[in-house]
Amino acid sequence: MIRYDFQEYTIEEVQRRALDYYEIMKRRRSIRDFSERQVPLEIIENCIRTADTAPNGANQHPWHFVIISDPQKKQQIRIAAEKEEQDFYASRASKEWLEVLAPLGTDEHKPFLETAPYLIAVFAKVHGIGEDGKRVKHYYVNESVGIATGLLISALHYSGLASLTHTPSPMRFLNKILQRPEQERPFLLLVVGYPEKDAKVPDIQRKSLHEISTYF
Ligand code: IYR
Repeated sequence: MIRYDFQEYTIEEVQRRALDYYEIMKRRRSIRDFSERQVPLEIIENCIRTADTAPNGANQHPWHFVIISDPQKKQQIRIAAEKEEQDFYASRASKEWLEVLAPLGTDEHKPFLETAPYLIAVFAKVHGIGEDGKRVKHYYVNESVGIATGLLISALHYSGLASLTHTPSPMRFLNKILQRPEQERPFLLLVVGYPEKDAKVPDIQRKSLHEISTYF
C-alpha cells in the first residue's frame, strides 16, 4: 500500500466545482450532424487516458479502444453498420422500440461514420489470455467498460468535442474490420469530432432530480 494523495478543497470550492461541472456537462448532447473538421490525435489519446482511470473489476482494465481515422476503415465500418441498421429499421426492431426511437429522428443512414474525424471502437475483454494461453477470468466486465466509456464521453465533452454513442446491432463485424480477437466483444462505437455549423438535436428534456432519486 502507498499513501493516497487526496486533493482537498474547501467546502465552498467543492460546492462551486460540483455546480461548475454540472453546468458544463448539462450542455452535452449526442449529435449526428458531424463536420469534417480535424482534431489533433493527442486530444483523443488524453481522453482515452482518462477512460483508463475508471474503477474496474480486480484492476484488470477489461477494455480495449481502437481509434479510427483512416478513411478506408471508416468507409468499411459505415457499409457494415448501415447493412445491420437497414435490417434493424426494416424488420428486426419491434414496433414498440421504433416508437420510442421516433422522437430521436434516427434511421439507417449513418453518414457521420465517414464524416467525423474519429471513430473510437470500445471493446469489452470478456476474458483475458494468460501467458500459458489459458483463459483468465475477468470480473464486472460490463460495469467496468460502461464506467470507462462514461468517463471517456465526459472527457471528450469537457475538452470541447462532440460525440455520439452508436450501437449498430449486432456489431461483431467490428472484430473483423479492426482485427480484434474473439474474446473482445464490441461494446459501442463512439463517433467524435465537431458538430456541423447548423447541427440540430432532438428537442428532448432531462429528468428532474426528484424523478431520478429518493432520499432516506
Ligand atoms: N442502433 C440504432 C437504433 C438506436 C437505438 C437506440 I436504444 C437509440 O437510443 C438510438 C438508435 C441506430 O443507431 O440508429
